[in-house]
Amino acid sequence: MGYTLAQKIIKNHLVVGNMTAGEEIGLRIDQTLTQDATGTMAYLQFEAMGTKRVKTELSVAYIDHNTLQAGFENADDHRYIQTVTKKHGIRFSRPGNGICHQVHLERFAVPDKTLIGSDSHTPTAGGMGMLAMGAGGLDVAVAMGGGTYYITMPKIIRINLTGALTDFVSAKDVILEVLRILGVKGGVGAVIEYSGEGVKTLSVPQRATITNMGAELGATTSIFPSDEATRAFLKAQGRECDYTPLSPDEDATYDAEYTIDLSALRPLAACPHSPDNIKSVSELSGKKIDQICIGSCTNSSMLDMLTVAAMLKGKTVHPDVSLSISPGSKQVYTMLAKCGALADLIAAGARILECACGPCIGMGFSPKSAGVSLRTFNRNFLARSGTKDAQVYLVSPETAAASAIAGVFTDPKTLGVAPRVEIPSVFDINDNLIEMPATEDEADSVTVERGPNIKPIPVGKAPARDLECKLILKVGDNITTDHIMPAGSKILPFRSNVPKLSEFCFTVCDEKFPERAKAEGGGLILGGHNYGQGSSREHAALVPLYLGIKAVVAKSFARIHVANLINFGIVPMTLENEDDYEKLGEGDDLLIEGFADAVLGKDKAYLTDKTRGVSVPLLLSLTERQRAILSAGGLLNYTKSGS
Ligand code: MIC
Ligand code: SF4
Repeated sequence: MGYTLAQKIIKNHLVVGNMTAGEEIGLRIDQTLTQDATGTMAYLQFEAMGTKRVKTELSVAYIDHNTLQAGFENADDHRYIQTVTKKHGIRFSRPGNGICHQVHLERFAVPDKTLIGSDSHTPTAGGMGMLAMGAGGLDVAVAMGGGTYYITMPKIIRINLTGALTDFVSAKDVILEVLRILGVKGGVGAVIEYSGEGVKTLSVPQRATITNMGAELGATTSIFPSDEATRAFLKAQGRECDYTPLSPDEDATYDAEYTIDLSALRPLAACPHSPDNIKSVSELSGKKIDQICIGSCTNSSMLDMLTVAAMLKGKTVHPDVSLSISPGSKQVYTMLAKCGALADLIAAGARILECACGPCIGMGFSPKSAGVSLRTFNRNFLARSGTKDAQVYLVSPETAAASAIAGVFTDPKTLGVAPRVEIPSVFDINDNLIEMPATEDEADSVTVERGPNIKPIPVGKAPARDLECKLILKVGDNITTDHIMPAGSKILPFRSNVPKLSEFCFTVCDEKFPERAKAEGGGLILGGHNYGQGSSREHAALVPLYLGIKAVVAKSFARIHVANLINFGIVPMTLENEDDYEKLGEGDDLLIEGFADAVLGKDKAYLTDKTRGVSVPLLLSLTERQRAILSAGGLLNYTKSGS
């Protein structure tokens, strides 16, 4: 039987397990990346493991998230990351060099290799035929030390692309269509592989837009073949030597298949507050807009920027609209300046931001109260923009540019013929903002600088024999890590200060949660389906751990978050009968008898709600390795105990 793209890469990197979907496998990791908002924790954990030098082929640390330096915290964290990476053999991408995923695609991604990153949009490099996955910082730290990365062997979903995109329809509309079909949990446990004649019509940056936002499907990752378009992009980046062809075997089999005719696609928008709440732009046409943001790791490539510049050239942004543009990288920014497109954007009234995540993670540019904001980003979760009652829509750069001029939702197709924009055949190459690490001989003389904002990481404890606690919080389906541990310019500076961060935990859902959790000494959280979807931030496990959360019971979990919970010793369990969710109430007194024994070796435990006098069965779907980690109180304890 033949292999699919992902199966081929997995086969070549398999160190533990069998390639049977649903079973745990361990992979050798070739490359890692971190960003600053998750990087401080990842490097603190790397240091705690005592490894002197990274063992990967390439590890890069990017500074792109926490770039609004309203106090000393972010700048201190940047310096910590700069010095710790220098000491341990990791390249450092300085602030100003761009968004991790965009820069990695341009300068480092290699087909047929594995990459994990402490950011959920690491699958962007899947546009280059790489098996690229988001992971918690601790898992990235382990991989940097040469350790195995564990995932569940995924199912494979094939998306067959036919035809070619028409004027003003873009790669963003492709992934919005996939989200319309599959939904935010439709990719859980799966890799999404793109194939078919339509693939050839898409350049690497277009493919990367699609694999980037595949994170919103809950997928393990998304991947395109490596073909002549890949070679052309690598050549244009001066890296043709990194090219390897990669295609699925003819007789490969898939768990599910869908076909999308690119020629029939129309501009789409994800409506508030979920990336799978899809409508066509024409349905929304005429709706008033207050703000537009163009950029983020989804849509900040040279191709995207040139398209927007061509559409705005000689026009003025509507007076009621504030337009921000953040180019994805220094390479893009420089080239825009050199070719004059930047001048067209500035002249049209765009507010040009630095090449960083910026408004995507609420680092400035929050919309006005109840404002309507169109963004070319990948997430529109409640309050993520920094304005709780804002209405955020996710659209393509083409829809954003057309609407910026009109001041209302505008289907760009109504504009007629699109300007001809080509991806450059040669990119401007200058890696002067990538600092090389110290050599092994020099490493000892590098001093790691730690600012006062860096506080110790909480460490988990072995589970109690019987768990007796309160149901401290009951939440619904699709709870994101932005609900659990919100981000934004006011909170992000405390990413290395868990005690301070804890003041904001779950406040999007319940203002009083941190206070209550502290008063009760923690407890158990009850969630619905897809609990923990979204980002890879392990703070969504670390902070609940700090607040005394011992277990989370849900109908189902998102992949990266459940791995983070286990890494920090919080026990994830699912309801055997989903209807039992209704039988349990917030504030109730709970008991799980034989909790530690269940974690160690049982598939089932019983949760007694003492307040209501009911008992419900819970499932513990854990591997031996996960049970050992949880029984040790988390991965750090487990590793230290020499396992
Ligand atoms: C995001 O897009 O949500 C982030 C911010 O990039 C996160 C990482 C983080 O929370 O630091 C992600 O996607 O993993
Ligand atoms: Fe940055 Fe936004 Fe991409 Fe996350 S999704 S890496 S915040 S640009």
